[in-house]
Amino acid sequence: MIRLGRYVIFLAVFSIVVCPSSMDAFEQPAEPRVEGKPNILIIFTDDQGYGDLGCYGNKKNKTPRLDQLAKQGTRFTSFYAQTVCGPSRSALLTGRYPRRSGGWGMPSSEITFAEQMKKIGYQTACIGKWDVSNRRPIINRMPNAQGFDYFYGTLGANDNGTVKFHENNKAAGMTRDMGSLTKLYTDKAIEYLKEKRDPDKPFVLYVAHTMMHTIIDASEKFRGKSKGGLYGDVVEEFDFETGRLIDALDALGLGKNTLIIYTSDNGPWNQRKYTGRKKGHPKGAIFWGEAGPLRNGKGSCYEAGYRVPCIVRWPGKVPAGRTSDAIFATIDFLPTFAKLAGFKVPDDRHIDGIDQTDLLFGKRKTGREHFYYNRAGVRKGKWKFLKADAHFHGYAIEDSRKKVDELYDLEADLGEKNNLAKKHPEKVAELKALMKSIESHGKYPETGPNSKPPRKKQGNKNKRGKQKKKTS
Ligand SMILES: [Ca+2]
Repeated sequence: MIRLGRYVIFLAVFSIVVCPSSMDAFEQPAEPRVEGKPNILIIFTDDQGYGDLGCYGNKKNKTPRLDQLAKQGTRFTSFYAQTVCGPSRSALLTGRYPRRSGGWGMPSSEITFAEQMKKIGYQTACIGKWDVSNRRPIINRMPNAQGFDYFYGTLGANDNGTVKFHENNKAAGMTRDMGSLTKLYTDKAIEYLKEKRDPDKPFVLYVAHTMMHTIIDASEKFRGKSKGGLYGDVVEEFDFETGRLIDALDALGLGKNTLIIYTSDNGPWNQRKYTGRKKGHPKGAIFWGEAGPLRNGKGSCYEAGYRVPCIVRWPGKVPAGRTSDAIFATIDFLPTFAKLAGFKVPDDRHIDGIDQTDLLFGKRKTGREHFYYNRAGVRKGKWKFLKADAHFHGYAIEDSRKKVDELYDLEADLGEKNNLAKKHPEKVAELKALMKSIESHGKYPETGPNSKPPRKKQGNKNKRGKQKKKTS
């Protein structure tokens, strides 16, 4: 001890006298090691519907591993992403609604949870689909510039049956084998856990799968096996691969200190009028998901567009076997991670998300007070309002919808069939005011150049039945 003490004194004196700048290095290391911080694993599917999993009521698709995850953790039934890919990702990454965070065109000035976690010593990795740099290799808007130390994946979607990869900022080949992607991304995630990360530092790993986005396919091992057709094969392969990833995490001894969140970026494709015209699917493909009891699907401001399955596991922290109908959303991830990891929520801009730590830990039963549907409406408690000219993306055909204000009681009418707007004008007025208030909190222009999906001029005219060339 005496020897050690002398050594420390010597080092301190040496540092001050000989190289004073090294003191700063001791006191404020660039990446301080964080003790006791949880790891975070986000598993994000693409276009997977509210009713696609066994534990959410599906009778055809077998999803034993996600059903098991739900038993080990909490299953959320009022969980909201966004209604389409790019906006869903900018919201998840920044805690801000797409009107503020920019969607497909997320500007480099947006602050992601990865940026904040990196500052406090987390390792940050993104594997899979990025889709917030307008699908182009714009370096200052790609994952490395937006807080992720490591990236392997694709900048866009796979509508044309091709995926081009990047590893960090460099092009890394391509594939037309859509059935290989779920295993590939899982392999990359496991490789990251086993070989790429520093075991002495906490990590956040964001795995954003390309499946079940059209063009769907499963690998040979799963193709033709599910009662749910090819779509079911894809769901079942995703279930299997997610189980494999969680097993790898647990085998590394990381399970106890890792918050796992599984969810989807938006609701399912489920409009025959739209999907029937899509080209390039493997023969016999059934390519729409199940919305369960919810109305419409991807691109819609009805519940099936925004409300997605969500399962959260953290042994000993998040109650096991619980089902929660509290309102929870991807925009809440950033403030919740801030509380868990100990970073600062950006205070120079409006953050829409709230800290949901108490909800996750079972200390509070309620979640968000309200949730905003982009350019369409708002939910507060059980009441949901949609404005007459509510925005729909091209995949969500509602030919019979009358352009009138809509009000639904989601507790009594989850399927949004009974419009109560005329019966409760005071509630409509209240929610209209709330909607305006939410919309006015952001400075990011809703109609700015970066808020549009790429090549929008080519499509999005579904009301007359025209097909969009690019989806998401
Ligand atoms: Ca999507």
